[in-house]
Amino acid sequence: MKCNQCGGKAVVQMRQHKLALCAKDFLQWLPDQVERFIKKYKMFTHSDRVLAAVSGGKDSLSLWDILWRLGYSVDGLYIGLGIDGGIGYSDESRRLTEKFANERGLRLVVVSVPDVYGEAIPDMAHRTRRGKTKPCAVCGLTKRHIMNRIACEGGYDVLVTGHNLDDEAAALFGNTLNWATGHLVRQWPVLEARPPALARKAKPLCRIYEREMAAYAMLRGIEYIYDECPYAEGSKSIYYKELLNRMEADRPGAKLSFYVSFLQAKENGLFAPHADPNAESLHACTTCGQPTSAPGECAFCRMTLKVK
Ligand code: Q46
Ligand code: ZN
Repeated sequence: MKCNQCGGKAVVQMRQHKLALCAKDFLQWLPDQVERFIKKYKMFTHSDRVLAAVSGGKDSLSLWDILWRLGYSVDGLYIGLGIDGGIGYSDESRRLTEKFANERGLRLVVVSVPDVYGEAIPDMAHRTRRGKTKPCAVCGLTKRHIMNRIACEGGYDVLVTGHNLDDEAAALFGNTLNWATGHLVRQWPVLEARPPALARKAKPLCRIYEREMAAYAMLRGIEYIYDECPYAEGSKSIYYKELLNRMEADRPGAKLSFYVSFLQAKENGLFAPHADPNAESLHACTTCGQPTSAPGECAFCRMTLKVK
């Protein structure tokens, strides 16, 4: 198999793009693609200050690496969840994230949930009704709260996450199965900031296959935490990803076409303007000042108060 660009030995074959590339050309091609989508969806510019949420996994660390290589001004945010799962999950992911930042001289903000809020995520979930079976609802709420707080307090122009095409296609699949219109209306590569203090968010990898991200991390020699969070096992999103992978195996490009056609349908007015939740205004939480849909305290403050 030959590289379609230089004729050398190809190491990555992407049937979905009818493209095979050698390591050198792939490591140039992927950031070029990411840059193309950042511009296409008007995510941010080179004069913006970017905050990348990094978990220690391949997608977020590779995203940080790509944005850094592309010359963006980008700091990292690592949230320590206090999850062990018998594999020292949080400790190891923090170690690898700090190592990554130190090697490149990049600024990393670390927020440890047990240190700041007095309890690890599984304990917090255990003590509130929200985490009867899995701590994911508590975890998601906590991560969103901290990401938004750090992005706003730090004066960042945009918060970016490492969601890749497989993540976005799986979310779209789940939302479509349930006709979750609220989620479908919001699903987009970039979400504008909203008053009071809801940070702008973007997903620069939304059109990049997970497999391409794994190849990038490997070829760049990025050391990342290979294990998923122990609580991810058996999740619906993993099930949807498996289903989509079966379709992809029979029809290369199926995942990409599912997601991109959705984006195009939205651009063509699939949703009526009145379905846009941006129309409804947000309130400032009376305790922490962060945005909340109903007046009073936000869900995060209510949850942490319950814990206290
Ligand atoms: S929500 Fe659930 Fe994830 Fe939190 S507890 Fe782990 S699996 S990390 S994206
Ligand atoms: Zn609050």
